[in-house]
Amino acid sequence: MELDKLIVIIFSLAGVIFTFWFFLMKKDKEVNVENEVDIKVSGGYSPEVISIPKGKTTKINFLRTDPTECLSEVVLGDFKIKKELPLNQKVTIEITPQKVGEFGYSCGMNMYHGKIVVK
Ligand SMILES: [Cu+2]
Repeated sequence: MELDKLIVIIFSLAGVIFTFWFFLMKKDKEVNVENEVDIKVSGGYSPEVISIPKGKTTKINFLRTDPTECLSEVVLGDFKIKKELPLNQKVTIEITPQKVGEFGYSCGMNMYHGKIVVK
């Protein structure tokens, strides 16, 4: 095999590995929360994935700094919660999950997503 071909193969392999790693790392970025957490709402939710303890009340403070109408409402379907998020105003949602699992939440139009992992 010629050297230049080998170099091309090595580089494309490195690219694939990097992409894989990048997305996996991004996906697994989960923030452990005790009692209270601030979630910034701007072009999505940050942090996007939080984990909270079962049977305890956790305060989730949403702060929307993005004027996009799309994000003006947050829906936590599994907890039967739907709240308006006025711009630049902290909105606190309290949840006390009774079972473990993964519970998604989204904007009013189901376009942006976040996740609550109950442990
Ligand atoms: Cu939306």
